[in-house]
Amino acid sequence: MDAEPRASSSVGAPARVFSGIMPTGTLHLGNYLGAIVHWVRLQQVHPSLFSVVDLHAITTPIDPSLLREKIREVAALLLACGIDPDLATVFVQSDVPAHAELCWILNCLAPVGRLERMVQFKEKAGQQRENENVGLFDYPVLQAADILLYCGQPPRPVLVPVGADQRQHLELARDLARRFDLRFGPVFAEPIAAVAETGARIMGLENPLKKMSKSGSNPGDVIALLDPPDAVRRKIKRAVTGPGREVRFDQSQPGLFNLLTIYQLLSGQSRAEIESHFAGKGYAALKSELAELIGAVLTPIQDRYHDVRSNPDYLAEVLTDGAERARRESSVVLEAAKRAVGLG
Ligand code: AQP
Repeated sequence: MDAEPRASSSVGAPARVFSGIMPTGTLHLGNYLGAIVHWVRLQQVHPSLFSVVDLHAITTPIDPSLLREKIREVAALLLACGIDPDLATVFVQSDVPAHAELCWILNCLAPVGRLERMVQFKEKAGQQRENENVGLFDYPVLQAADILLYCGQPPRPVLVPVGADQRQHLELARDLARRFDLRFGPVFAEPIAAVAETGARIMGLENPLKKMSKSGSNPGDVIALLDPPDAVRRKIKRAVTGPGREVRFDQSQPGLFNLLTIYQLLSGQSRAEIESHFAGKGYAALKSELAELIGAVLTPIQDRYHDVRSNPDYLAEVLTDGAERARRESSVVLEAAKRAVGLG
């Protein structure tokens, strides 16, 4: 994998690595390549926490029994992808009340105008902004709380490996940390976004101008981590490439570029090696080899996923233990924040 996530500023060792993932659907190749593969690597190097952010998931309508199932599915998939509970803390956000509590404190510093400019809110709310729920509007402040809770005391920056779509939210988290510290003294440190140079925005297969997304309306745009090999083959076959025949990393052909980016990340080969491998072969060969490559990566993940799901006690134990650790680590920072503002 040549796509190390790059921190937006350089500092010493981070306090911790933190990142979250919403249980709003089945995880896909974008979540995997943009975020999870980096988490798997970073957990070896830094103390890390990865959260299934279910409080974020209820900002859009979701059936309660489906949400309950998706929380377990996402947690099991994280383990199947290589998140190791002996190295990292894996927990469900709503098991740690400090997230909602710190969110409220930060709400009292967050400018409404700033939240109104958040691209993800504008996209998700669409034309119905006046009728949208406050939770969706407030989503980035909860995300700031998720991150800042793990800066430790005395505070040190939290490293946050995310896809490119989260950059703007990370800027808000940095801003809220600054505002808080200026007003109340040094409780937080500005977190650092780590966004990979390649793969931070995997695009839809049939609509390569939109990012691959769990909640998108077209299943043909998305390779789910639980897709069987024949579904992967079918979706890759139908993927948009564009005119021409030459297999080249050409930004003016976003569909082809996206397929080649996925190939590059999964194969670990350089762009030059890939172009020379496919010289004179055409798009059909690329699609066929890419589908096989994706299948080869997904099959062991799916096998491990089914193992984890067949042992619900194990999964429950991992999440209970993770929640205890997260409660312990976050309480230090929450107490410092409450003391600083004059609460408690
Ligand atoms: N297409 C993508 N390419 C690269 N990275 C991506 N991520 C999401 N989509 C892509 C990254 O995956 C992590 C977890 O994302 P999330 O579940 O918290 O929510 P999201 O960013 O809103 O992802 P989705 O799939 O589009 O979910 P829905 O449809 O529910 O909103 C994040 O680090 C994200 O950047």
